[in-house]
Amino acid sequence: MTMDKQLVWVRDPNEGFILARLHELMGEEADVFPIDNKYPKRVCSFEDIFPAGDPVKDVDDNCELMFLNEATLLNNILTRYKKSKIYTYVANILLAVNPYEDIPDMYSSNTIKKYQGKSLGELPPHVFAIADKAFRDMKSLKMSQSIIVSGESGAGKTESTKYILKYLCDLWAKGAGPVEQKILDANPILEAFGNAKTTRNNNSSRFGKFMEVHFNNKYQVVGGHISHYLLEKSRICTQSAEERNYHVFYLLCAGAPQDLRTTLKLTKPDEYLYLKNGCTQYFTSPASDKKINANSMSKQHQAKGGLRDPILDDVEDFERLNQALSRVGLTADEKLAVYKVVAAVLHLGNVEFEEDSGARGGCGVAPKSEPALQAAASLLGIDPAALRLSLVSRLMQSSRGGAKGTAIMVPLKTYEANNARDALAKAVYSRLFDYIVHRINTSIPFQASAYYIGVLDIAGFEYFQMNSFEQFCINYCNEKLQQFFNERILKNEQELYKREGLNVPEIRFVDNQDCIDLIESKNHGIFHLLDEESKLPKPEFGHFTHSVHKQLGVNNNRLQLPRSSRLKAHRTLRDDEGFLLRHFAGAVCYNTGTNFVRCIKPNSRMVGRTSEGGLVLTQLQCSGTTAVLELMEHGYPSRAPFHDLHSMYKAYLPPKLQALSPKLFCEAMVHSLGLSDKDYKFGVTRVFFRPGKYSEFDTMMKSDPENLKSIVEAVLSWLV
Ligand code: AOV
Ligand code: MG
Repeated sequence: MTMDKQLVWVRDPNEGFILARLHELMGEEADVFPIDNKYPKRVCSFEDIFPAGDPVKDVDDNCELMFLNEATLLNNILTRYKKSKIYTYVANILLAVNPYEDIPDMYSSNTIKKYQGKSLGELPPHVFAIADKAFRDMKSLKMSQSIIVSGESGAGKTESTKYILKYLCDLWAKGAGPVEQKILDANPILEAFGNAKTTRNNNSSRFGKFMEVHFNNKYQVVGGHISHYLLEKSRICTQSAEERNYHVFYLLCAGAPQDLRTTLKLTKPDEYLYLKNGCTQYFTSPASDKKINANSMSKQHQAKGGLRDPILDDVEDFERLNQALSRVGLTADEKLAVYKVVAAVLHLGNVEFEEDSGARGGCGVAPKSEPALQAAASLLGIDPAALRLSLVSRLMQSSRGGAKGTAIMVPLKTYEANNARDALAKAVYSRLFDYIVHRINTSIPFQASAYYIGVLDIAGFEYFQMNSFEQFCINYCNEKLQQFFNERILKNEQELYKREGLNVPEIRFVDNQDCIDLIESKNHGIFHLLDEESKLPKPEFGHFTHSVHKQLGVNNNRLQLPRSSRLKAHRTLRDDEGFLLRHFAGAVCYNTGTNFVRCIKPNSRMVGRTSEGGLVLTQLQCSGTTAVLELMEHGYPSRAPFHDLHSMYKAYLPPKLQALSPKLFCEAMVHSLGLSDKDYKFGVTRVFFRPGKYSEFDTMMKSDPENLKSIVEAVLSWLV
């Protein structure tokens, strides 16, 4: 059958969707002609064809699109992104596309002022509007609030978090006071010690954080608190090609003034093994005691290195860090002590070992490494002999007949001493990080608080060429967060509609419960197996992944052999090289009002004004955004219990109307304001509004007195 050339979106593997005209319908498929003739004409399944509506017009809230589907959602987001409108709503959820460039006036004090006290939807979508909503909800509901910022690595979570904090701390545009300034000062410090350049983000957070801004009962900022999670420790000793260690190491080697560097005995960054792209990591077995470069880096990568980054200014950043540390209250001596620990880690990394030619049968510190050992010991304030001994030997308690015997020092093999050195470096650095966060927390004056707004920013979902336990933990956290989002928005929402008798059709979504079970199930989850492996006298990586496949792999579509194993000849698939877990592509328990900001990475090249449709679409699908959109097509995202509305608005009305029962009061209000009955529904306990309609209702209720008079008259006549 030939069509009258209707405009449609058709799925495309690279672009996500492309615009086309329907040409002919054929059973379950259709012949389509792309509008842009660089794409060939094609036959598509009906499942991959969506009505286009007006492809040029963009809307603030995706729920306002004439046709709600994943193609129109993607088009709306990309059309706006091209106009530097990086924010869009899906009802109350903010989507934020990383612009990778500064947009003039986007976050200025003027803009902050504009968003104060405005309902969501009154002004163009903005991360400030979400911050203001959290603040207003805290006030009206008298309840702490949280804002969960999610998205893959490099999508813009940390930047969004900083803008939210800036907004909350600068709320009344008076400029930040002493408490607020300390909260804002935390960021450059945390980033210096906990962020690093990765292949996905030049300033990637390698830890998670929950930052709380506390308010008193007059809603003034009275304190703050930072909790941190899961600092990536492997990076301290080794980094992948073209990645860097934590910024602070480079700030000290390349950015600190010469006299400080002399005190710290620091030279150029490329003289430290811990900064030279992981040349020092050892994967050895006791049998071979063979040193292997963990990254098997190409020569080209080694030459490029990750030591200097053209867009990072180590000198300026050192100065910023140094000042911020002073502002959070570290004295000159305390700052020096912190820098000494950082430098000691670098010197420690240069301590190499060699077989001991004497009778001990272990290893010793290589003579060329003596200066590094001495420097590390003196900076840490410990005896070099004690440090040497602890690196090349371990303490063993002999036992006889169950009783504790004498303690003896057992010499270590070279590979064991390497591991001991790296373990010490990681322990020292991560304790330093704990100390830094602790000092920031104690520096923030804290009076008793009534409520807080917490902002969660964790490391985003990520995969590299080599994915270790730390990527596993990061991705597990993201799975949990996605599950929370699914529960909070998709499951609970649909259950509420059912309970309140709203008759909204059921929406299916990608439930990731099976993936979570696979990881955390008590008797045979991956964590459980890891626990078991670590209890063995000689735990082994290969043995662990073998048991993962053996116990969990049968018929599990979330778990696969890694690609390299699958390519092995002779079909002898190996299960001792790792495992491949199919994530949602996404625990913290919050009840405390949750607001969501979903960050989106527009392209993988980390540049402005460039979008890769396929990449954006995958993020929208994996984050559950397309399912939310579908839910919102039929749903009622804003709602308020009858008695809340009654107590919020009764002050605006004469006593005669105030006396109405809450439900009758609400019915009277929505009727008299002339809202269309498509825009709201009455449930058993509350009234539900279509996207954007609650704020319309609120604006009408609070409008000028003349208006109010006519509302009262309308209510009275409706009641009659
Ligand atoms: P992430 O927190 O989501 O990644 P970031 O917030 O660090 O990502 O953003 C990455 C980079 O994108 C920043 O360093 C900025 O250059 C740029 N960027 C992000 N948001 C904006 C914005 N609103 N305006 C201008 N530039 C922006 V990770 O921590 O890797 O998961 O682990
Ligand atoms: Mg980050």
